[in-house]
Amino acid sequence: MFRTLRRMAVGLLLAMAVAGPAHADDGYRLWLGSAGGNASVTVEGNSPTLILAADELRRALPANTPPIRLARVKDAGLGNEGYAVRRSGSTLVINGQTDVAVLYGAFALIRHVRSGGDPAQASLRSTPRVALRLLNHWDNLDGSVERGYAGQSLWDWWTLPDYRDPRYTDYARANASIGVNGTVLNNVNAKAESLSAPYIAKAAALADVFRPWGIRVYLSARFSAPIELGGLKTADPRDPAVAAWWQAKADEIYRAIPDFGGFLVKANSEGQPGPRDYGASHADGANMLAAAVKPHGGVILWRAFVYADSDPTDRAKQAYAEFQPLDGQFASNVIVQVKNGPIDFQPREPVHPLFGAMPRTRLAAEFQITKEYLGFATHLAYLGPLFAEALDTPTGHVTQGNEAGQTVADTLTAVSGVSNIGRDRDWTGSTFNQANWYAFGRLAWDPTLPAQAIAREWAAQTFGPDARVIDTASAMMMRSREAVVDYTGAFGLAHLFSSDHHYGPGPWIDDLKRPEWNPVYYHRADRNGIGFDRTRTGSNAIAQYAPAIAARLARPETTPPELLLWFHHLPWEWRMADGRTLWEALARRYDRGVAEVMAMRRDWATLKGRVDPERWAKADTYLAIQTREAKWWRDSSLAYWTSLNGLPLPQGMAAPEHDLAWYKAQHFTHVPGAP
Ligand code: GCV
Repeated sequence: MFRTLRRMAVGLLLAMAVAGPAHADDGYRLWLGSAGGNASVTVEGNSPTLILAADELRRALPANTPPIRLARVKDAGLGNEGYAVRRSGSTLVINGQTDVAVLYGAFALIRHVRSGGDPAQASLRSTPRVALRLLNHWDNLDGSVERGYAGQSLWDWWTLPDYRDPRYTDYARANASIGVNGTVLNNVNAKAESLSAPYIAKAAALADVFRPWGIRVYLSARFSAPIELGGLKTADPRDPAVAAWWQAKADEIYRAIPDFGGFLVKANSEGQPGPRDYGASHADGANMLAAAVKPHGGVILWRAFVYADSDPTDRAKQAYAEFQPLDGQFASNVIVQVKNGPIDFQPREPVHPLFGAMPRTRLAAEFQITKEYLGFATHLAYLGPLFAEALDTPTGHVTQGNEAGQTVADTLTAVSGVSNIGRDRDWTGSTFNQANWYAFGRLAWDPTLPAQAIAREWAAQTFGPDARVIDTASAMMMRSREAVVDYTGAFGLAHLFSSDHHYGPGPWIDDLKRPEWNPVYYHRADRNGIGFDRTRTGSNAIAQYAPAIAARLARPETTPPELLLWFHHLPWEWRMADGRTLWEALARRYDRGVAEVMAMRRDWATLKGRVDPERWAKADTYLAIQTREAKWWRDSSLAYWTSLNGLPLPQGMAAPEHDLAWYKAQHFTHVPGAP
């Protein structure tokens, strides 16, 4: 009897071990796991940051970890934020030149161990390749989040500065664990009010919470604030009264937030005010603000995302045309923030031609972590490959020290990621979206990290050590972004999304106010062909790239196939390298995209019981939504293209479920994230 009971108990334990965690997990802990360690840690020093670092290690690592010692040291090679973790006798030593560097070292050791590394063998040394690694929140003062799909804003402006929600600390901790060192709190479509005294006090409260974690606060500034807040008649950057107003405003902010990072500005873009309203240049505007924060060590992040309805030239050319001639005119504490591609965070874009083309200007790359164009919160699209692809792209410019060829990452002083964080319990609307926040931080720290390695370490920390889960989840992640490209429009098609909320397909839309807001502007498809001619015979946008790159893009045969229709308008019968017509290749990509999503869902099903039930079920349901929506994209797009080209679907392909009129009749209200 006793033996039977024991056998049953052992059997149960074994079943539990194989089945993985049976308890529900709401995703709140992100990749940071649960407490339960009891490592022995000593600290040389007692700063709040060092104490946090020690607490993290104690909490995360088991008692049998070799004793750990944290200490600041002089080691110029580490810079201000780099760390070294090494074995010294029986002790593991974590060093850095500053407290926050030691904190980064502590998180690196935890990551190493929780991704399967042996703590006793840990030998880690790393310095960040990019100085400023920032989240940009598009959070409004009313709690809504522009392009946010994870609930309301994390910042409860109403109860700040008095109430400091513990979530603010958890947010800072998560960011510190991946090396993010700054956060812009409010939307670039900014309200002047966010610079008023009450809101400065609220931002200061957040800055106090974030400071020990090495995170500085920045604010988006509305260029016309001197008029709206200051009662001035103008915001002309050349007017001394305007400059004095900004100087006084900067002084006021720095009194409340001594380590304030600076301002992020969206000027003369999509209706926002800016220096061009007064005939002044972007450099005039940025430099005036730069002078105001310079005495305090602040920076101005000035966005290059500009395009005008009054400008009939190709939208993809406008930012370069406006900014490149200003190279050398920006103050040293101005950083021009450039979106990764020349249009707007599409599932795939070529890199922006400004990277490498402004050698005398500091640059930031802006990525969108929130998935405005990649399926909101519900589609699984791991963005590590998208970020890495852009950061790794050669600019074609050769610079001193970069004779082998400069990549986009080499041109950067800062990397910004438009946050996907909200008040949802799991922070980002889904477990897999957490990986995009994670990958952003890891790649901002080191743009050379492979996206797959990041996916694996994220999966290990998020789901635990089960190799099947890590292998399967990371493999799903690695093919997910390409699946989205395939079912929304492959080969460089872009901006085919429905009206301003960008939910679902709308390649037929042609009646929006500004020409470049309409999908038909981008695909230019008709009976004969499809694609945007950006060569010499068209808009000649290719001339904005370095000559070696431009030469390759000049001919469809030498253009990367994944960007073919971004740069070329081609007949539907164009022969691809494999001999198929462009039409057949494009049509089959829609099928491939849908098939990939179905495969991801099947793969996820194999992990049932190995991932906790709560997160497993939510991801499974989201994959079902994605399957339905991928089919919708496929069917509606094929119905539309065939209505233009009159061609039959390639052999064996299923006809769309509905006719084009049905797809065109789909309208949605109350779509999340729409401004
Ligand atoms: C914050 C796109 C988005 C807008 C966003 C804008 C920008 O146009 O749809 O919501 O506005 O980019 O980056 O400024």
